[in-house]
Amino acid sequence: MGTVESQLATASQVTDGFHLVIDALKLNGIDTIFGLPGIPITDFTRMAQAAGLRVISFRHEQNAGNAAAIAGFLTQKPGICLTVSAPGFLNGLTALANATTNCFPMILISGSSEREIVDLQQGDYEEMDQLAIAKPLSKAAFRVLHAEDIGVGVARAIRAALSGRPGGVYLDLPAKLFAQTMDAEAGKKSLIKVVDPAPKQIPGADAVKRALDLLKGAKKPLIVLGKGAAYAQADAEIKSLIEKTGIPYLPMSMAKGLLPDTHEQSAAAARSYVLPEADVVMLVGARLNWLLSHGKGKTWGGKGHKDRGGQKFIQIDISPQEADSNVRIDAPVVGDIGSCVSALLAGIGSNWVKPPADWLGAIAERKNKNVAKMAETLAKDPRPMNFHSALNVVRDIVKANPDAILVNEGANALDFTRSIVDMYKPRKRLDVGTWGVMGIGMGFSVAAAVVSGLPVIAIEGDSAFGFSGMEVETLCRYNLPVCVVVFNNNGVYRGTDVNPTGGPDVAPTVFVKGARYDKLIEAFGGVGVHATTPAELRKAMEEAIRSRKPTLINAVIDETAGTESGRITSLNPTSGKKK
Ligand code: ADP
Ligand code: TZD
Repeated sequence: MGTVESQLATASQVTDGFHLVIDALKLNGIDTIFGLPGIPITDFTRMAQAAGLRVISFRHEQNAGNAAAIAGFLTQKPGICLTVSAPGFLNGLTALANATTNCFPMILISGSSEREIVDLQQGDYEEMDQLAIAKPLSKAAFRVLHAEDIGVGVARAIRAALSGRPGGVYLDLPAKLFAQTMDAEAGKKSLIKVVDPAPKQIPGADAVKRALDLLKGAKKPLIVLGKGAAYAQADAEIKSLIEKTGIPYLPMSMAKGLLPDTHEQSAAAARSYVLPEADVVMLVGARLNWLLSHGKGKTWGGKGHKDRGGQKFIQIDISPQEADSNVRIDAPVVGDIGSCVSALLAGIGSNWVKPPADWLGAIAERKNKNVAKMAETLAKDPRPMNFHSALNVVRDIVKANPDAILVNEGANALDFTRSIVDMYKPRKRLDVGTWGVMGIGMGFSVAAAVVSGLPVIAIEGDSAFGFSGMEVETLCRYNLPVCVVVFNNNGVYRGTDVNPTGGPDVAPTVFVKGARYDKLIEAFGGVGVHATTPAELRKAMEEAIRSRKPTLINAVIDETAGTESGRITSLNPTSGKKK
């Protein structure tokens, strides 16, 4: 076996852990990895790129993890995040936990140190029992020790991420695994192409009938669409259900655009009227968590904060455990949204009686009043620019570019954008989700641009932007069509707090005044724009969309304009102690 030819022949008959993982991912239609190289996965990233996978490298693992999570949400394929051991793993873990919380399918693949040394706690390089730590924060967690088990490990991770309620999965790959070799043919045979990774779950006929009976008897019905409905990609069925029944609907934040926000049945502009007034509410892929005031309290017409308003609830969800989590669900419909909505549509038939005209009329009246009030506010042109006058521009830009994906984080920057900027198509609005987490901005933007090829607009509070701001280099490196707009009001919520002691430190919520975030992206060859008026903002955003160049606009916002915690001020604890 001395010749080059015979060495090649032998090499081609042998495969290794590196290649088996890559082959297993490719076999299952995974085409992109979001990650950050280092021991023990540097060579893996090189080999993955050489094998034709798109490998998107980040500056911090949390952003790679957020990218993977939202790629999962957008594509219904698990987004892959790849990290190094202990600290890299921990950096990625926040995103994994956030993905699980939001029901986004992703797989965090992390290299890890030598099991023998980790388990005896002998102090290996980046030693950590990662599997144990990931378990409570993920939907499932697996470790592969032998090359011949890689196929099973990857298959289990994919099934766990996608089936039932989607979530974050951890896959632990110790350094030694990558180097293990085995016969190439046997290796190939050991891989599994997962068949039907997200099986349909058909709802029971009795559950569907129960729901329809309740809906038929309603005088003031309401449908709430959540991000589960957006994820499900049952857009045509959902539109059909809304339009055939004529029932008014409320989109949760990431369900905006499932039907255009300008749809006449949207009750979004009359939210505080419809929630307490409705008599039957049908939740479609939305949980009755804090974002819906747990289905009780004043928001729902209850007298005290724990009192129910008397609505009856129908809940369509893939998780059989979700019903009754906060209040009684009178008609749970368990199954995937596509199947559930189709079953409801079949039961509805062609002679469904639309909701009473007085209910629809009352909603329309509130809605028109609120829309007119908002139009008045948006038409103002104050100096300095405030959230409203800046968002009036963003609203126009999104209307003119309905395919663009809008990423949004911050407090006021989030709440005002959600209520002012209409969305026109499904899965175009990506935001802080169930946790209200800051830091998703650049990770989501990178992934949205990479998986869709469409322009991305990121509306960022100046504090929110700081959590992932270094990834503007990533935007430039991959030349992504992302327009970041930093709403710069000099601090967290606003920039006006003062240090009560009169000491030299500024208040905890205040940043450097007049910061020039636009200069950051210029360091990497992107386009930076400093905008102090709506006209300047408009020009810069139009140019960014037209040119598709990575752009950061520093939009100067009145530092007095924000409110503490945006719209969730009431969640701040206030001490019972008398001052
Ligand atoms: P929102 O924050 O928009 O109100 P949530 O994240 O609270 O939405 O709720 C999403 C719900 O959608 C979860 O309970 C989840 O189980 C459910 N879900 C996710 N995907 C599907 C699907 N394909 N079919 C049915 N339900 C789904
Ligand atoms: N850390 C993390 C990971 N998530 C959080 N949600 C917070 C801290 C607390 N927080 C909010 O809930 S909003 C926010 C923080 C720090 C930033 C608000 O300031 P901003 O937006 O500049 O981003 P506005 O428009 O000035 O309100």
